[in-house]
Amino acid sequence: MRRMHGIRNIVILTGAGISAESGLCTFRADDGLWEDHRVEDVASPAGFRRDPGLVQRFYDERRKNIMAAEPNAAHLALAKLDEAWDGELLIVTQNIDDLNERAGAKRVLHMHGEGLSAWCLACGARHPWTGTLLDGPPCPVCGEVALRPDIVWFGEMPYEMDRIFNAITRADLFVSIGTSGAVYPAAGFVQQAKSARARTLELNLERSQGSAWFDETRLGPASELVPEWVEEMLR
Ligand code: BJW
Repeated sequence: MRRMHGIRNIVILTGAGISAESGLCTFRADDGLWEDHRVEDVASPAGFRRDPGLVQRFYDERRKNIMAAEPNAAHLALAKLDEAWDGELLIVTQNIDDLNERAGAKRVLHMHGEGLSAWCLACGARHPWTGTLLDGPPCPVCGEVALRPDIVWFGEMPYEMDRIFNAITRADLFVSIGTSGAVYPAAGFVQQAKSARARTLELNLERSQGSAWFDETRLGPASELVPEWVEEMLR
């Protein structure tokens, strides 16, 4: 798939691997961020009910890390593609960081929520949020002390699934970058893309769990593979 002819509509799925070289930990690596916590303790509604302080502290720390990180060459390359590509393009990210946006990308969808957003369980309002939540700040709209991280936890429905499925159905090319393929529904997107007769390309440090579904896999760091691929697309 070295030269990609006849491509107009592109869907790009990104995971933690694209932000690894910006210093943000991946989930399932040995030095992964879940190391000191069981996943169900910090990324599930049941874990939040059981120990809200633990979860708020965990995401307060993640929020600080996100703000301290900088976009890397892979984010910058996707932003360049977004700017230059006149066909349909959607960057569906599982990541809660804002590094795509800070690199300049516009067509970004956060299917697992955003680290720099807070969601009020009392009135449903969502707010941009850079401070802490552990100290129980009131909701700026209703005043209740009921804010939680605006993150999709296990068992919760990811955001904008209809928009994602529609984009994949129209895609000529589906590209997966830096995701292990361990978490659904994102892990199933490649199969949906194949059913829609899109070409499928994986860019990853190592093969993902769904690697066999891809027409082509390129292995290496995102900061090298993504700029190379973007240059091919814009040549
Ligand atoms: C590099 C690199 C470099 C490293 N360069 N690459 C049994 C079967 C099937 C499904 C289920 C099941 N039991 C339960 C489920 C459903 C469940 C699920 O999938 N569970 C699995 C554990 C099996 N899913 C859900 O509950 C989801 N909701 C749901 O299904 O709703 C119902 C529904 C039905 C039908 C349609 C639609 C919906 C919700 C999932 C929520 C996930 N939330 C998390 C945490 C929140 C975000 C946060 O706190 O940050 O999201 S979990 C965590 O995993 C996070 C990530 O977004 C997600 C994916 O991880 P990712 O990004 O792939 O990271 P890693 O670490 O796994 O992989 C990193 C990759 O990078 C590796 O491949 C490396 O090689 C690579 N890499 N350095 C390039 N430099």
